[in-house]
Amino acid sequence: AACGSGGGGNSADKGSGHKLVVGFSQVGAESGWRTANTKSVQESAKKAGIELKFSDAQQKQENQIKAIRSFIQQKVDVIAFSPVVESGWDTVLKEAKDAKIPVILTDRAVDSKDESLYVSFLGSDFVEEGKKAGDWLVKEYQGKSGDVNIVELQGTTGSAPANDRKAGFGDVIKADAKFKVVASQTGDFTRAKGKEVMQAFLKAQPKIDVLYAHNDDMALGAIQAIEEAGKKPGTDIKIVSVDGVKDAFTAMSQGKINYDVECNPLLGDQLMDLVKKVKAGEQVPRRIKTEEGTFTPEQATAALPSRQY
Ligand code: GYE
Repeated sequence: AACGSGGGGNSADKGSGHKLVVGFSQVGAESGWRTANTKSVQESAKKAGIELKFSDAQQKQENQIKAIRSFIQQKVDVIAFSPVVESGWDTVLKEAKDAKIPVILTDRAVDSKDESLYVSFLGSDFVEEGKKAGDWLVKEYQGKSGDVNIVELQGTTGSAPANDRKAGFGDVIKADAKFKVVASQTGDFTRAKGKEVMQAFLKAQPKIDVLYAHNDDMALGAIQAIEEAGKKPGTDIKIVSVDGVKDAFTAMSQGKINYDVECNPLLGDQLMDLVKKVKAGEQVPRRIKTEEGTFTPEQATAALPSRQY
C-alpha cells in the first residue's frame, strides 16, 4: 500500500517505503493509437497507485535519452519507455543498468544485442501485422492476373513498427511477381504527412491499385488526398492499414478502407502489473505479445459502437 507523500525523509532515501515511481518516456502524440496508449498508461498507473513521471519525446530520440537520464537522476523505481527508433540505445540503457534501475520496453523494441539492458518487452508482433496485411492482399487478388501496383506509406524511419510491418508485408507478397511496390516512403505515422506523401504518389504514379499504410492516421490523411484528386478511396484505390482505431472503422463503414489489422494500444494494465512484479523481484517473461485480430468493413462497422479507441 502507498504510504502517502507526506514523509519528511531527505531525498537520499526517496523511494524506500514510498509509492512506486515509474518514469515513462512516450514517443509523442503522433497518432490516434498513441493518444489511446498514453491514456491507458496514465489511467492504469493511477488505478495501481503508482506515481507516473510522464515525458513526451515528440518523436525525437534525443528527447527520450534526456528523459531517461533525468529519470535515472531522480532515482525512479522503474523506467518504462517506447523507443521511437530501434537503434542507438545501448549507452543510456547501460547507465540505467549501472544505476540498478530496471527498464521495461513497451510497444516498440530496441535492437540492442545485450539483452541484460532491459527486463521485458511488452507489445505487438509487428512482423505478424505486416503479414496479415499481405495475406489479405493475396486473397483479394487471388485468380486475377495483371500487375497490382502498390504504394506504401511507411511509419517513422527506423522505428520497429515501420521496419517490421514493411518486412512482414514484403515477405508475403514476394511470392507472386504481380505484386509490385511502385513507391514507398515515410509518412511518419501522422495524418498530415500521410496526406502529403499520398499527394506526391498520386502525381508521380500513373496507376495505383493499392495503398498499404503502416498506420490508420496515414491512411486517413491519404484518403483526403485521394478524394481531392477526384478518386474513390476503397474502390479506385484499395486501402489496407494497421491499428484499428475508431476513425478508421468509421472510414471502413463508409467503404473507404478495405481491411484493417489490429494493433492494441491498451497496454497500461499489463505494464503496471509488470512494474510491480519487477520491483518485487519476481521473474517476468522476456517477451509479452499483445493479442490482436483483423477487421473487414463489416466487422469494423459492427465493432464501431463499442470501440474504446
Ligand atoms: O501503429 C502508430 C503509432 O508503435 C504500434 O505507433 C505503435 C505505432 C502505431 O504512431 O499509429
